[in-house]
Amino acid sequence: MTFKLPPLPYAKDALSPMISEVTVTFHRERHHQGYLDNLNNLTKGTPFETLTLEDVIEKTVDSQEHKAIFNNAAQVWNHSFYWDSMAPQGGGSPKEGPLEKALIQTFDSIEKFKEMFQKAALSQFGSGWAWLVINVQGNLAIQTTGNGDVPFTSGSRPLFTCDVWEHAYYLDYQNLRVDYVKKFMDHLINWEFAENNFRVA
Ligand code: MN3
Repeated sequence: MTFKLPPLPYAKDALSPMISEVTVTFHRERHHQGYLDNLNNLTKGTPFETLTLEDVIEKTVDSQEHKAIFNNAAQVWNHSFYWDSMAPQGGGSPKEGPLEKALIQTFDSIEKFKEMFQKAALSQFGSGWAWLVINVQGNLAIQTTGNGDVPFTSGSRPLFTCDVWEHAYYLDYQNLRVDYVKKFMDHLINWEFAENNFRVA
C-alpha cells in the first residue's frame, strides 16, 4: 500500500488573503507532498507499508533507526490535520455548546484562551506546531510540539493545530509569526472540526 494525501478540503485560494494561494500551493504541493513522497520511498518493501499512518507514527516515535520514517509520517499526518483545522469562513469564537463551555471553564473566557494559544504559538522556538488538545487527564490544554512531533503519541487528543514552521507563513508575513497566528485565530480556525474532535475524544 502506498500512503496518500486526503484531498484539500477547500480551493487553494479559499484562505486568501489570510493565507495566499501561493503559500497554500507551495505548502501543499512541495512540503506536504514532499513528506508523503519521502514516506512512500522510505517504507517501500518494509513492513511499515502495510500499516495505517497512525500506526507507523506510534511504532517509530522512539526509534533512532526509523527516525526518518517517523519524521515524514508525522509531518504527513500533521499537515492533513492542519488543513482540516482551517476553514475559509473560520476563526472567531466557537458556537455555543460543549466545547465553548469547556474552553470557558478551562481558560476563563474565549478571549483568554486565544491570548494563551497565541502566546504558546509564538514561544515555540524554531519549527513546530501549536495545538488545542485534550490531555491525558481529560482536560483541555494548549500544547506545542517541536519539528514533526505529534501530540497523540504522548496520549493527548488534538482538536486543532496551527503550523508554526516558517514555510507556513514566510511568503505572506515574512518573519512576523505573530501576524500569521492572529489571522489564524481571528479568521481561519475551523471550530466545527474542533467541536467534532471534542465530541469523539
Ligand atoms: Mn508545514
